[in-house]
Amino acid sequence: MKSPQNPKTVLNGSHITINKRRLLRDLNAISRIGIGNHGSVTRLVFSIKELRSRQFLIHQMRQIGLQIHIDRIGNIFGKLNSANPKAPAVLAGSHLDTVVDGGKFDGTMGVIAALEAVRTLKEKKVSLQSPVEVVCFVGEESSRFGFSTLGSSLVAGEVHGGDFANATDAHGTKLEDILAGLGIYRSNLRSLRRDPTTVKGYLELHIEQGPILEAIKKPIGVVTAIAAPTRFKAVIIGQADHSGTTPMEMRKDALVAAAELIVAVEKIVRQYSRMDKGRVVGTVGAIKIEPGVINAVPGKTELSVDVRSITAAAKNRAVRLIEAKIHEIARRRKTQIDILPIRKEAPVPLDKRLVHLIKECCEARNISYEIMPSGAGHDAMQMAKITPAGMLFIPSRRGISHSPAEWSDPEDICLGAQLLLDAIVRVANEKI
Ligand code: HGY
Ligand code: MN
Ligand code: MN
Repeated sequence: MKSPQNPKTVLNGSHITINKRRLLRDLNAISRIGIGNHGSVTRLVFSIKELRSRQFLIHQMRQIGLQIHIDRIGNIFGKLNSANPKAPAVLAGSHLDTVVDGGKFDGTMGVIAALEAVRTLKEKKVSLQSPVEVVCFVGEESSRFGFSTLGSSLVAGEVHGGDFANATDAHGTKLEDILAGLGIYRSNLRSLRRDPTTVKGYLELHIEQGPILEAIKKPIGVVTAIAAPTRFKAVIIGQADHSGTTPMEMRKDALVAAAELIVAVEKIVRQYSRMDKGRVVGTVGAIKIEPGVINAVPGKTELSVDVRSITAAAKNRAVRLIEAKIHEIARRRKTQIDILPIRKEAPVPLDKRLVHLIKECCEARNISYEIMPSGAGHDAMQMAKITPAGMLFIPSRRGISHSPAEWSDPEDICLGAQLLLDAIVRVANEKI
């Protein structure tokens, strides 16, 4: 293998330039998988479309000549060896699954940018001290089963026994049954954990999915911490009844109780939504209604609740108040309300050395950046539990994401990918 060019320039990678056209070509190509109305993309985890997007990535990795490893749940690792193939690897990537009617960039952009970075390193025969792996994690989105960062949680060893107990999709398919089909059971969850000594660091490029970078006109965000969710289902059992003959005072209407709870979640969370109060956000994003017909009083509803914050204390306070409200509504409306926990996670600080390193990569190119937290969850929050993890953001137009209107400008995408490459080279060649 050729000795590295001038170590200084190789160290910060500033002269190793990605192929922008190829990057955008691949992003366009993969974005057609799962395309729907109004340019939306739907690739729910373990769906045919999502599997096809993973096939696309594997094909690209083969073309580049990466050493491909696919673990039991389907996480994909494409390795570019270095002068020391046994050295701990620098991982870079994100996810390819999407929400329903989502955008083209959430997750996907980070995987394709990592692919382009590694392809560039291979093409230019850049000799690095550590191997580099492009990684695609399965099931980052909670959209199908309510459980997020599935693949990266398994790699980080962050999934235990009954964690999937309440993880079912809209059709009643249980996540545990799908995993059993892949040979993954409660008894062998730890077998998917990656030995942390084989990883030197993890880098993820992602769209901001918020309005800050666009508002302050900065092309790059350097992420310091990731907000974490507490998610649960509230199952409200009332009494299904005839909508014509049942007097109002005799009803146990599960949907009216749900409506009260939905408004209460917003009201409680707003008490903690200011930055100085913890920037808590709360959403009831899905509801199931039974029997769900016009002439029957709803007897049962199921709400999916998602509460997040950068500060655990504020989030936990808000969740406690929501739970107290749930019990108060149940008592007053003589309905039964069961809380089915899905996940309770603590906010995750990212590695200060990587925050500093990514900042320096921006400064080396005179790029203005913003140091900021992430309100959205990411695979980096799991990888941070086993290795130094760093993230960089590019702007989202009007801050929109999880929508067909999700958009990031090609020049921002290319700049983000270039900085990801610069950071990969530095993490690979420096003592972290
Ligand atoms: O839901 C989220 O925070 C992310 O988009 N997966
Ligand atoms: Mn998302
Ligand atoms: Mn994402």
